[in-house]
Amino acid sequence: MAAQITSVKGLEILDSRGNPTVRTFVTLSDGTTAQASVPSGASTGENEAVELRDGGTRYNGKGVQKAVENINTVIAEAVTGLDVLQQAELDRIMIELDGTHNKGRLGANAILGVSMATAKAAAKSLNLPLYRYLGGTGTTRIPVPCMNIINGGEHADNSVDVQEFMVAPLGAPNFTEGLRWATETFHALKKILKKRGLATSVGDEGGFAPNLSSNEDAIETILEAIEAAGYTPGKDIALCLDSAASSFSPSLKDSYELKWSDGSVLTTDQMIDLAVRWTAKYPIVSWEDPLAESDWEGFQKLTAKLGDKLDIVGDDLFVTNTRYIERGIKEKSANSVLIKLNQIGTVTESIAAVRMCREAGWKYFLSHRSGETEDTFLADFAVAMGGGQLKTGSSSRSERIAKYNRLLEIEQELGKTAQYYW
Ligand code: 2PG
Ligand code: MG
Repeated sequence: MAAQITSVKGLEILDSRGNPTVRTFVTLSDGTTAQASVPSGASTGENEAVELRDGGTRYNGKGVQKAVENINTVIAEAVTGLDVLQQAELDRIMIELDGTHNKGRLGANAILGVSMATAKAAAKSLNLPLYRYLGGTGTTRIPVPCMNIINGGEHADNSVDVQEFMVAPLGAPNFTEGLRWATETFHALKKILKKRGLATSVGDEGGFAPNLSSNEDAIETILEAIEAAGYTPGKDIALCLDSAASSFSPSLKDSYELKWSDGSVLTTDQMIDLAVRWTAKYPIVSWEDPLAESDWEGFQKLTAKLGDKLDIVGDDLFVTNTRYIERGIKEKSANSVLIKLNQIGTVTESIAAVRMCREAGWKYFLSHRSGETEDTFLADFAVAMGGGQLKTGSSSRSERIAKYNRLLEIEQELGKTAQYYW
């Protein structure tokens, strides 16, 4: 008989930005214990599940004592005694207990913590690695690490609007080599920035945050770094962008203010023209949130123009929610979905989002948050989902590296069966 949940406890800990977040501990009847920690975003979509924060003066209002209290009381009461293998049932119970459409009562941070820790406990109790427990025996694909080496927008204090410039080592033979190629590019970039007298301090996701003259300067400097590291742009290492365009669109749809660079204001059509120009000029294979989250029409137009050339990834647009993904599939608003566990708030719903993408022939791109912890759940989850793309920051900051290191372990464990392709 499968083990049962005997206790669930929460703890307020700190994330990589020094803001409080939730750690959850689950204990089973067979003595197994597991813990999981919840990440937190900065450029959040309006429709994301709600992070419950205490308000008041403690930690500038960002405390999570109420979420922890919810875990220790109502959630613990409702899930104690459940069969640990019944993940979908556990998540359903918590969703019902919360009763809101966005997990605003108990907090998605409380619910996700319990959901993740339970999955980990189940895997441990069965003596399986987490990726195997969640993905089954067919899970052998390790994602391409899309490494965010220049940070801008909300994630850095510099003159760049695009939030993330990522290198994707898609020409590498495997993950281990891909990680090395991307990391060598990161080091080459540091040298180039230093030589130019630019800052080499890092942003929230461990990428550099230099005051470059423009967004295109960031792309060109990265291409220079790829070559300096001995790789061919486009063939060995391509580019992924995350504009996080909601963060510079006051209306969240039809106007874009490049406030971090030259201050110009662009319409949706001008933004689309810019995307067409850049993708013709640079080896961009994936572009996340090129437009703002309410610009459904714009997304549709852009996908019609560029969807056969590159991955158009919806993050704020879909918020890992099958309700919005379904609309996107119907309207052809994109062709890939960013998957973030805490945007939706349970493991089961995140898996449902991945399934919906797969059934539609869409891609899905697994993602960390800008506020992270040392938890490596995401690495196992990415492999379990068989996703081909993962972003978990740059080659610095241990909360990012922890996930890459876990993927190195998984690739070693999978040995010859491991697959790696874009
Ligand atoms: C994003 C994410 C992660 P945040 O926009 O894709 O890189 O940022 O966690 O701040 O929403
Ligand atoms: Mg994003």
